[in-house]
Amino acid sequence: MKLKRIIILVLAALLLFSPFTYAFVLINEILADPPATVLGDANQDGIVSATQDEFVELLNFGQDSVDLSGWSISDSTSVRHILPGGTNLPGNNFLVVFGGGHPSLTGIITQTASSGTLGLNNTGDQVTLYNTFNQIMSQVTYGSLGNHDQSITRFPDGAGQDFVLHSSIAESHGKIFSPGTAVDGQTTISVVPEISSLVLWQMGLLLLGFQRKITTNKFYDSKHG
Ligand SMILES: [Ca+2]
Ligand SMILES: [Ca+2]
Ligand SMILES: [Ca+2]
Repeated sequence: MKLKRIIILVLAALLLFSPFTYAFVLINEILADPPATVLGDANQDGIVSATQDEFVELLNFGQDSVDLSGWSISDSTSVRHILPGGTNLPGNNFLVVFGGGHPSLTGIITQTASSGTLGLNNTGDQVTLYNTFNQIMSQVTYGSLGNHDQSITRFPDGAGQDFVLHSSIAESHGKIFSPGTAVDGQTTISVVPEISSLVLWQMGLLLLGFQRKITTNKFYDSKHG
């Protein structure tokens, strides 16, 4: 029994300090209300659309690439997008999911909603990013702030807790959104996560590990006990 406990503790320590277990991916920017003018063509396909130009921008603020295959994005109504197999997001990089159309942003990883729409309500919605274990990795709830002909974004990118209007940030130089880049136009970003969030993320992974262990033991017991 004592040996078992030591093995678990060693495994936990390995997990805690392994750089390969990090998955620091979050929702960084949301465009629910593309303006009806030419400025609204967020996916740059030449068509201004209130639905196709909606987007959810993800940011991997860790240093390691993360396999997002099978992760999903939901709004308060339903699952809107399942990230396809082979979706790898390099560290410190962005991925943008548009409502639809034919995104043509140079040098930016883009996808379009697998359900055909993101369905983001302008006056309030809840956007959630799930991993393949259906765990919530990032969740954003907004109200009428989403209804201003521009995106809402974290600032600083990746680190800000509250979402603000994109053009309200001085570094945006008046731009109304920045799909695939930081507010200031940079295509990569370096964010040092707070130690508290680092610990919380690791605890979540550890709990997952223990859950699996318990399930495995139960299965073993029912077969052999
Ligand atoms: Ca909308
Ligand atoms: Ca468009
Ligand atoms: Ca952005």
